[in-house]
Amino acid sequence: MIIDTVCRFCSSCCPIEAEVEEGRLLGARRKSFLDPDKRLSCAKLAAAPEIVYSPARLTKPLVKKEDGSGFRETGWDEALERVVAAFRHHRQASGPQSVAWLRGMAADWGAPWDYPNRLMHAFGSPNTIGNGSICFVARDFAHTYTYGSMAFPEAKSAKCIIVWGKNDGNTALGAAEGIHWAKEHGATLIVIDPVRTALARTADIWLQIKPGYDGLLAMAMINEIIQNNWHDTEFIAKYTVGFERLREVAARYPAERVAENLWLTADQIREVARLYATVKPAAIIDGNGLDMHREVFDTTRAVAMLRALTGNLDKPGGDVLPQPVPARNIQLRERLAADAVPITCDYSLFNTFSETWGNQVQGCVVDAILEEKPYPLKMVVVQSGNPLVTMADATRTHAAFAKLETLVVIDMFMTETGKLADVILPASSCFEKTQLNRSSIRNNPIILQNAVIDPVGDSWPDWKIVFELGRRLGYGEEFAWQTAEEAIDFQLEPAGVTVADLRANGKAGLRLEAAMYEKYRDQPFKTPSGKVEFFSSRLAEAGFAGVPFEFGLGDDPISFADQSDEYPVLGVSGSRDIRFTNSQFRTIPALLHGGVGCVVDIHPDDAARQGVAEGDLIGISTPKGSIEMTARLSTAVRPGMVRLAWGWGDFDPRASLNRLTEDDKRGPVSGTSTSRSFMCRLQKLERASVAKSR
Ligand SMILES: Nc1nc2c(c(=O)[nH]1)N[C@H]1C(S)=C(S)[C@@H](COP(=O)(O)OP(=O)(O)OC[C@H]3O[C@@H](n4cnc5c(=O)[nH]c(N)nc54)[C@H](O)[C@@H]3O)O[C@H]1N2
Ligand SMILES: Nc1nc2c(c(=O)[nH]1)N[C@H]1C(S)=C(S)[C@@H](COP(=O)(O)OP(=O)(O)OC[C@H]3O[C@@H](n4cnc5c(=O)[nH]c(N)nc54)[C@H](O)[C@@H]3O)O[C@H]1N2
Ligand code: SF4
Ligand SMILES: [Mo]
Repeated sequence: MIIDTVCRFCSSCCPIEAEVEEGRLLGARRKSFLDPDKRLSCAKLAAAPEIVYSPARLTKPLVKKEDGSGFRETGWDEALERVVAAFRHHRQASGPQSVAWLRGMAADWGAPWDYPNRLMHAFGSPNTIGNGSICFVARDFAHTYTYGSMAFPEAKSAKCIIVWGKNDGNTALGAAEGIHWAKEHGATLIVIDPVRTALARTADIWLQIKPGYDGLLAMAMINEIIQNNWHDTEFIAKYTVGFERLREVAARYPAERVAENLWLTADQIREVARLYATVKPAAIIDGNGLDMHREVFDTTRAVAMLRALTGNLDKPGGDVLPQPVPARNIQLRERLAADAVPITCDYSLFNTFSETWGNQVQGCVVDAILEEKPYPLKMVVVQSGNPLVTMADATRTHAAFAKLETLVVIDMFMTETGKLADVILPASSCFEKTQLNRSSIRNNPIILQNAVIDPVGDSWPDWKIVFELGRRLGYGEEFAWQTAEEAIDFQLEPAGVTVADLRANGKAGLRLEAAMYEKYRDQPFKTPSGKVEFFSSRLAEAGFAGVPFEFGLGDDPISFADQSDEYPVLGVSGSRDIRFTNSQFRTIPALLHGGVGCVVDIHPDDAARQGVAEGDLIGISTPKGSIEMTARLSTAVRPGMVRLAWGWGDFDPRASLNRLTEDDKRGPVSGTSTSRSFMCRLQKLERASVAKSR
């Protein structure tokens, strides 16, 4: 039997067909506009049965043994009662705000993000925290402050595409197919990436930018476009504010002045500005290469402004503003006491830029535990995240989570974070639960993520865990739903859509409205001025740059740049492998043994100078700590720079990249710290390489 659903093994949310016989998942295939033989295939999806039925899955709730020597299995009743008792204890002893709920990337940002928010708000804690300050929410925030919501590139029908810090061939296959299609049909492809990725190799122009300097490139392009009168004067006059101020600020970043500092030439910058502004329609795909740098907010704003400046906003083949589904906000934020202050209170614009994103500066969790600022946290529930491996400055993060009085982890697998937990609740995989996913709530069409098999072992879907906790905490009315379907129907009522409708339309999902373009002609942009804001008075009033980079770039974007005498090599945390998602899936043999292991990419010239050969074990250090990885010689990086494999911390803590990164300095608006680019030092280790097992 073939069942339509959505894959959530990574954040791409690919629509897929799952093949199920007698209640068992046999395999799954991505759906696509391309003919089956042209589709990109995903190693994780191909391994779906191995992941779902992995012997490493957590299938029973676990509680820490009284003597601290590991865990013992238990039933849901005892596990949930322990969690409920801890919630009550900490509320009584320290107030409800002393309990936080930390969400990672997995399990989706749609309804599964709304549910814990609802629970925590009913409980009285403002501290449901996501990890969006380093993932794409900081960019969403920047788009939203520029033109009201995050624009979606329509690369497939673009004639010019800029891929800016994104590597869709490894991270978002649907988007990659769109790029390939457009290129085959004559589009010009520009890739801006410090690393020569597979996509960069096929690009018409590849800008090997210095990491973290993208904002200055965007400002130089803005300047170039305005100087040459390539901007869309009619759109600017009617639909934007602050053009003159943007012109003035951009003029401080002429191509010839900034180029060298960006590792580029002025001619390269001019050429890319010309192509983007004159070949229409043009789309910009911005990605996680911009995130994970302190400057992400202003960088992304500057990039967003390019779209508006050239009139590519909300046009077919340009970057299109979403048509969100009218869903009910079920977060119950109104229940919080008026004076409830979240631990992320230093980032109030970020906390409030959208109705549902809430608090996304996860570093504040660590501050609140260790420094008790703005007040102490005593208990954290970690759901679908692995902060000990994925958060910057892993040593400090470890100290924080070890200090907690109560740690609860909801996960499918044992992780470094889980090892510290008092209670672990086993979650079902995306194939075992029905969900309303992010893309469905934030844009239409709506495509349902369907449970295609029953939960494996005694795992529970995330929704069921949250609802049951809610009921046991006394919020029976708020969590009266007994099924995911009931909750989804309630949330989608304003749209007039039910789960039954979605299932009936399984194949293509359900589109509520035909795609509409140039919506700004009839409705204002969702900004305070109703226009695209090249200058934001909201930001200026709060003391931030009204125009991006108005006050300069600030500190060097690269961590530890001030210590480059001792740490002379530029390290880029990168390389997301199609086989893995962040810290996940290294327990799956089919994925682990299928390709490259945990490697540091070193340019052959550097390797020759340092006597390093392919396969040598290399120690990599920063002022924060040291790790070990196996050398791979590669011209994807330039001399003086290395690229480090990411996400291996559960597999081998000695390779845990975030032992090298810092969370000491954060961007003032989005709270983002730089965990992407840092100065480091390499040393060949004389021990035998463990490359084979990695
Ligand atoms: N297979 C797989 N898929 C995934 C994930 C995964 O781990 N594995 N993770 C999911 C998640 S959580 C996310 S957020 C997305 C991320 O997916 P992407 O947005 O594609 O992010 P990355 O692949 O991390 O980085 C994209 C590119 O940015 C480049 N880059 C690094 N620093 C800079 C810089 O300073 N400037 C510029 N211009 N480029 C830079 C990198 O070299 C890389 O080629 O992928 C999702 N999908
Ligand atoms: N140095 C460095 N640091 C980074 C990054 C980087 O590129 N370099 N990337 C950053 C980015 S963009 C992100 S998004 C974060 C990711 O940070 P995390 O979200 O912490 O990373 P994951 O490894 O994806 O952890 C997800 C956990 O959820 C579990 N899980 C999977 N599916 C489900 C489910 O359905 N329910 C539940 N309850 N659990 C589930 C997995 O087993 C895994 O343990 O890391 C960030 N940190
Ligand atoms: S890229 Fe692969 S893992 Fe990610 S959602 Fe699509 S099929 Fe699933
Ligand atoms: Mo992410």
